[in-house]
Amino acid sequence: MISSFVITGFLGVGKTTLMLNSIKEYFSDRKIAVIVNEFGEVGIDGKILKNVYSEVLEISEGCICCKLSQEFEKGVIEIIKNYNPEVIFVETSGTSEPFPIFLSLQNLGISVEGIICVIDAKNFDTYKDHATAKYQIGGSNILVLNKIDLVSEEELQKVEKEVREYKEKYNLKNVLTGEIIFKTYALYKAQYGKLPKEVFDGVYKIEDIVKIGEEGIPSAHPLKKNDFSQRIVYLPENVEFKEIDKYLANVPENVYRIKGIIKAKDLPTPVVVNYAFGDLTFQELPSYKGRSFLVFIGSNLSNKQIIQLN
Ligand SMILES: Nc1nc2c(ncn2[C@@H]2O[C@H](COP(=O)(O)OP(=O)(O)O)[C@@H](O)[C@H]2O)c(=O)[nH]1
Ligand SMILES: [Mg+2]
Repeated sequence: MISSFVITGFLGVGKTTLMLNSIKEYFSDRKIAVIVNEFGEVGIDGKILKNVYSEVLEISEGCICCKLSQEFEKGVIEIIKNYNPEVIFVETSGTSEPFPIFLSLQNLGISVEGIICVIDAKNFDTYKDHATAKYQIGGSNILVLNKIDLVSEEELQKVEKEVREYKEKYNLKNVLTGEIIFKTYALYKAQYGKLPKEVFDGVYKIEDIVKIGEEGIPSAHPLKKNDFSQRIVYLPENVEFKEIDKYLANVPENVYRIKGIIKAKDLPTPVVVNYAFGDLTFQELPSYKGRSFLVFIGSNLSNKQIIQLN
């Protein structure tokens, strides 16, 4: 039986980092397929992963948790046919919820070994009121408080308490019987998504056969449909890095997330830009041949909040 892990969590919390670190650490000798569902039209994570793994199914037009479940299932079947993986990792977009993906995988006879919800220990406060964040915690059985390097012991205790309360409150229930769907959950604390081996040993395998009609699946999306918006900006070839850096040093508050790959005339190699809630990192990507672009995700984005280049 093919096994799978679903990795969920809000925008920029460290899902891709956790997935890559886990695969490198514990699955280097296994045949892995990775499915990435990036919010919006351009799947940047897919581009980065393509340089590392041979099989990436990138479903970028929309969200696998609602409209695209058929497409998701079709994609999974294709990957199995073409690649025959032993383990499938699915990274949901920051704005989708994991439960329908779990149902789809189960439908296809794939064993779900864990639904991992990555939580940004530093920024939980800034996004915890979004309905999606609640459903992501409620619909997972492994909670990971990530980015613990960015918080004090006190802050960490506070966020752990809040997250556990959220889990109790928003734990996914069968609407027909009122029973909790995932009987137990585990909570880990991590830096860069580094988790102990036990997480991947099958101890958290979800064997519950969930039978709920479509109308019975609770969903965050009807509540908050157009909470997020996204803009994609393609940058000119002759752009200077310092112009981009100037913008990144002063990102407007309603821009949560910026990702992209830039080539600038004063940079030796293309660079992956990764910005989430005030934290910014760069990573060289010499093999990148495409155009320079940045994707902005935020709420109520207006033109003047997006980068303006001369
Ligand atoms: N300081 C710190 N940064 C992290 C940690 N985990 C991830 N990041 C950074 O957070 C940013 C977003 O990570 P990514 O994995 O792309 O998030 P995703 O959008 O949830 O897939 C990147 O710049 C990561 O390097 C962590 O534990 N500590
Ligand atoms: Mg990602």
